[in-house]
Amino acid sequence: MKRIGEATSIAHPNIALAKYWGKRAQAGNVPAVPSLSVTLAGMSTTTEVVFDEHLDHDELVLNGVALAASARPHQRAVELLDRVRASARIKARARITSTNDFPTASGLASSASGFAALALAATRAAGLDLPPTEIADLARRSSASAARSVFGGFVELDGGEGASGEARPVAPATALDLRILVCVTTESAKTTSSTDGMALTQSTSPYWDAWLADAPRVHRTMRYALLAGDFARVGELAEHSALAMHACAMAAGVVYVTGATLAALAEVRAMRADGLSAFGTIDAGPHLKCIVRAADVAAARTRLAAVPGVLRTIEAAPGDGARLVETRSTAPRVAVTSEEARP
Ligand code: 2P0
Repeated sequence: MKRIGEATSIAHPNIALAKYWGKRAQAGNVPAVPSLSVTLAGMSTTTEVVFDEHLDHDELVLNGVALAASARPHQRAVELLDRVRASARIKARARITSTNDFPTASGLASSASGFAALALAATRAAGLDLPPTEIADLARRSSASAARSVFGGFVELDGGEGASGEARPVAPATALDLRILVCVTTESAKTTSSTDGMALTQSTSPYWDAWLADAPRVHRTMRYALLAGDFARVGELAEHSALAMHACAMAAGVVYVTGATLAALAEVRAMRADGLSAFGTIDAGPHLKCIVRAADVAAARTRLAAVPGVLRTIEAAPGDGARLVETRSTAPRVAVTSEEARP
């Protein structure tokens, strides 16, 4: 075996407070609207990448299972590796071993932490030493939300006409004393992928133009509220963003919510009527995520656990960005400029 470089990284999932939904027409997987997320602590993807000259094809072991080359996650990983090989000017194939310590159907996107961890580990294993913005650019091309998981705390991802698709940190994890309670409503994986749901929304929703007009305003207003430490305003805008995204998608026949999702949202609104600062958000799946202050977690958790259809709740706090845990490379370190790094 001739290993030319290896690296291991850890990344965490993130939840968008101001949602991304839809892509610009041009190449590069640039979102149609800007988004703002919080990277979570606790749940992690750990990914090891080994470039080995004796391999004749790329291998991916995901959660202990070796995937077939025809499997979509395998193809997406190879596409990322091809970009890294082009930048590093190497030809060796790689073995990727990636493990999530949270279940796939937990309502937290494993593609975000997965591609952030893969972009970081693959570049280092290939001998590249790229700044986080370039790691995020590489991750975004595979899965747009993954660009946000490269950074910790509160992170924005550029989107819309003329946007570069750049991800950047906006505020540290300590900026708001916020917790996310994920209300898990099913143990099954979703039926419509985000990519497919977005494409259908974009091509057929009668509310697409309204979403394009509203989302940048919500993102901008939320950014101000976050920097001002205004928890309630961030929460209100987050709930609005999720409902606007889902209204637009639903009008295209893309329905991710179930009765349990709406029952949990109704409970969040009932909490608010009772004076608790609680807000709901929903991603491309049926799990309601409740945004609360750290001090209100116990009260909110008790109420949400009692909602029919909520199987369990998972608590998450703001956390760190992607980081290396181990790296060894015999490939020559390639200093790469920003332009060269773009495949
Ligand atoms: C978000 N979501 O901003 C939005 C809200 C889900 C709902 O980003 O096609 O897996 O790989 O770029 O990043 C999920 O979409 O989609 C997502 P692709 P991704 O978090």
